Amino acid sequence: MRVLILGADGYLGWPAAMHFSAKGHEVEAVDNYFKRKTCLELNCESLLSIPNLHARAALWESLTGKRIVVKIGDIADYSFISEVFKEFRPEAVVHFAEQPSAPYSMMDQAKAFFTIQNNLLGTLNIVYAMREFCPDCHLIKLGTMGEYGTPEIDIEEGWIEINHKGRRDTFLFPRQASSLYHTAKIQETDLLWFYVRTWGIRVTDLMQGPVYGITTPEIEKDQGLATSFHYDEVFGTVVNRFVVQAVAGHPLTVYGQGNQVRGYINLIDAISCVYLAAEIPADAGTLRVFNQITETFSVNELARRVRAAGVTLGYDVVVQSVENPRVEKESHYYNPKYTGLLELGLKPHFLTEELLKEMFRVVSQRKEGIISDNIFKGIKWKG
Ligand code: USQ
Repeated sequence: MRVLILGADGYLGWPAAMHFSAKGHEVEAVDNYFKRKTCLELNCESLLSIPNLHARAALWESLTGKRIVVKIGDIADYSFISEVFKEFRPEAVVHFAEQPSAPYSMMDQAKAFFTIQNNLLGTLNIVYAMREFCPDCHLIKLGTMGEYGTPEIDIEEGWIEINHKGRRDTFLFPRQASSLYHTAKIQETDLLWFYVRTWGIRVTDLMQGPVYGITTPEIEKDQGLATSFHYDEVFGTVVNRFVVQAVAGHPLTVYGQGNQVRGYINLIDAISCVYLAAEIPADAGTLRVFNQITETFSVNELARRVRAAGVTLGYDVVVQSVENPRVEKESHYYNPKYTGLLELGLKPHFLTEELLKEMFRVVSQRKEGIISDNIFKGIKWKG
């Protein structure tokens, strides 16, 4: 397949590009370096050093003989992205090219504006480029479990059948996010559903939970192939943050009561899910939704697991409740369904003590590079 990876410089994008390439697909990798530039601006760069996309693609080719074509440009610029589609004519498009951070979207008006503009209009451009140059191609779009929020009822995989006054129909599951970033993801799902209904495009929307982990089989070939690893409040997800905090001797920053439950997924599994979705595409005129998580646990349970792994390695890990900078329920019902990807063939890697210890090992090698001031700044949802 010709596979176009948008956002290929990111935490998921680069390992996904290598994975498709390793499996023999023709890969083109696009990124505008938004995250690199923002990390420079906010002084919150990846703990692992990541050569730019051209350098990593050249290293990948020298090690495997497989070529990943790199294009640097912005999906919000239609003249750029339409040219990419016109030349490459992808059969599958993996869309990670978004502003990916909830705290970033809540920092100020300019960052809120950018989040909506980049994420919504970028997605709109992709839909138009698909229709113009490859109407049969399959769009695999990264959504988020945060679209659903934390309702008092079980969360279905994307769709729910509703009986109302004796009649029934199937609708997108009700969604109520708790950050602007997550709200933009809801709007993108609605946008895609509109074009699925109207133009008959084929889309898979992957509702992903927080991802954790450092490595994949492709990254293991050479440390120059590493993907980004963030521990700061803007781009770091909670599992990666807690491991870095434990290594740095910083108390684990449990927000509020810590009973917030989320669905989590290992980086290896996140890439496998995207790959499985591409191998078995959605039908034309279908918006297929999968909940991309493999297990659920609370922040307190996560802190307990990280502490236990750290203690066995000789770290003195302190868990501390800090005032929650976000507006979110800290105690709630949570029962999402996540069987679709297992049915496609996903073999999950869970957050075991062994896996955490391996993360501790890699992070401890970079301990000197941890900037403690970046761990917690308290970016508030209420400004
Ligand atoms: N949390 C803490 N302490 C911290 C950081 C986070 O207690 O130091 C808590 C948060 O309050 C939240 C949970 O941990 O309840 C998860 O936070 P997170 O920062 O790992 O995840 P989030 O901001 O929700 O966003 C991340 C990714 C985003 C993706 C989302 C999936 O950055 O791209 O869409 O996970 S989900 O959370 O399921 O919506």
